[in-house]
Amino acid sequence: MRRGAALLAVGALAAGCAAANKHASSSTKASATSSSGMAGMNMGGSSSSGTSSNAAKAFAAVAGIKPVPTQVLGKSTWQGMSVTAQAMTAVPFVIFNGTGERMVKVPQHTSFHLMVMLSDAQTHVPIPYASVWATISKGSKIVYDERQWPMLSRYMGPHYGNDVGLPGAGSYKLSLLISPPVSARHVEYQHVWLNPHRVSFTFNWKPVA
Ligand SMILES: [Cu+2]
Repeated sequence: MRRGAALLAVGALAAGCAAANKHASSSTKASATSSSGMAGMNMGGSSSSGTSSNAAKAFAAVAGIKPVPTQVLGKSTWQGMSVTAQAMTAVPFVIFNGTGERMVKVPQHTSFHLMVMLSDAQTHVPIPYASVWATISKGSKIVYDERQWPMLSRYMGPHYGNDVGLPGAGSYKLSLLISPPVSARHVEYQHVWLNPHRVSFTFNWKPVA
């Protein structure tokens, strides 16, 4: 009888993780300790992304995906818009085109899920309706050059992202081309973000062992 109850509890844990429930922090912790790959993870230093990394961790623990500690690749400000690029565990996502949904699985040799967050630097409210193109180079060689999907997430809100594969450890340059939000705007945003803007960051990448 007690054994049955324990099994039930484990089932509930797994369900909580699969749903990536924000309130399932205790179950997230429990499944993290049961996964051997999590022991060496350093989750420190990624303050603002705690919830998203917890979600990724929960998902990874369930799907057997190797978790990647959330890493800030760069931060910058453009006319009161804060631009933050982050790497987190690559996850499958769905693309809805208005009539149908298409599941995008994590390709082999994927290093991380790139997340570009655009938000108001003062209020931190996310800014949708822009577009972001990411180019990553190593030395003079371009190793990644793709449009980022406009994405929705319970944890991050509207952001721009895609899964990224890098050819190994090293120093990389990430260049983001941000095109202005195309939308109606309240007047406080009347005179900002009217032309494409490029920001570049240098970051170090080390694959998870
Ligand atoms: Cu995303």
